[in-house]
Amino acid sequence: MEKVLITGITGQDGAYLAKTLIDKGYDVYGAVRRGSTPKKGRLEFLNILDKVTYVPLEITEYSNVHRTIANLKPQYIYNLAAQSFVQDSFIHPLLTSAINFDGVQNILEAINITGLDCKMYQASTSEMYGDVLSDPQDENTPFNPLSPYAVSKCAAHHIVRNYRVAYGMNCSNGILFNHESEMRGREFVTRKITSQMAELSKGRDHPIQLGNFNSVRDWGYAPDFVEAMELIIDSNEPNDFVVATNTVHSVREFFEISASIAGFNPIFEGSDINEKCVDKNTGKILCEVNKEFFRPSDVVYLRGDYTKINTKLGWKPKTSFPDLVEAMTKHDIDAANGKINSYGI
Ligand code: NAP
Ligand code: F7E
Repeated sequence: MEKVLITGITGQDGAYLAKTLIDKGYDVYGAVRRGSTPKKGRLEFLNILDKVTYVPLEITEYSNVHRTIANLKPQYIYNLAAQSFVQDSFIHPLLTSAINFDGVQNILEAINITGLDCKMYQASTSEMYGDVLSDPQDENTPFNPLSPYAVSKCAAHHIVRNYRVAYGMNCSNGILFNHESEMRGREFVTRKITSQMAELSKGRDHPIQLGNFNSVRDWGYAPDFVEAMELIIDSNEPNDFVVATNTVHSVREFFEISASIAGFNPIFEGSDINEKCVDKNTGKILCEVNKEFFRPSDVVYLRGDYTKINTKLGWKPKTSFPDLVEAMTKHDIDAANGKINSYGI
């Protein structure tokens, strides 16, 4: 059986990727950093808790990374570990850089020094395009990052390319646009909306507090996107690929659809900081703007062109935006009503 090491296996993408690879017969090793509270809820939710072999890994610790790779000798390494919350990167810029850049270099160095023959996948991101310089964004669009998170990911992206060119290493970047799911962290705007929408539908009276309603994203479904990761690492030559849906929607649109699915009749009133969404039937305020959720600099528009991965590797997104919002909202409502277990984080 081929050995796969997944860093960030306790996160949204790591869990879905692990499930996909286990189902295909790979021997999956999951890198987990110790914490004081349980963090394998997503793996439990997907019924793969005991199908993964866990290895302790703090990605910022070179000796730990080196020993793990040298002992395990995996054929594939997916590096999904990151400080992935853009807003937090303004509070922890140095930590973000240590995890998102130094951590990647630790993996590349360990592969290079041990001489291991393995393929490596790096989780690059649409955030690198920042204040976009062309539309839609593809593999040739210049980066113009707007956060410490995006800068750290740009550096990581370039160092992966450099090890490929300099040492002939088989390492690829997947430039993934936003992808969401029922297992998305609740701090990200989509899951923040659907998890709190479920509470509103159960009678909660205080509105959801959001930042910029006008932000536009190219939102896809995480299980579709992890399939692209596998195609990228398996492709004959290492390369960089955009993974996206080429459709765009605002935070406001996401909210409206989610509120309608929850049984509300949402209308937006007011403007700028005074904008709010009200349920037309009852007058209940569903959400309002709170400046606390504005970022010092924010990416307000992203749209990805996935032509290259479609043409070369045959990937395309399967899940539409309305279906994504519906799946996430229904999941959280069912969980709030005790009909299903959510993943517990
Ligand atoms: P996530 O849910 O936040 O998961 C991040 C994972 O990284 C967690 O397993 C976390 O472990 C681990 N991690 C963080 N710091 C670490 C460290 N110092 N050492 C070892 N592990 C560490 O993120 P995600 O949404 O699954 O995203 C996966 C990757 O894709 C990330 O690199 C992200 O930046 C990138 N990405 C995501 C998107 C998206 O829309 N989801 C789009 C483009 C790129 P703990 O459980 O211990 O915290
Ligand atoms: O914000 C706006 C916010 O935090 C999306 C990560 O997976 O995708 C993710 O990063 C937009 C931003 O995701 C709130 O200002 C409004 O413009 O859900 P988000 P993100 O920053 O796009 C990329 C591709 C990654 O690589 C990252 O790892 O929504 N927004 N109001 C809000 N955002 C949040 N979180 N909370 C709000 O209340």
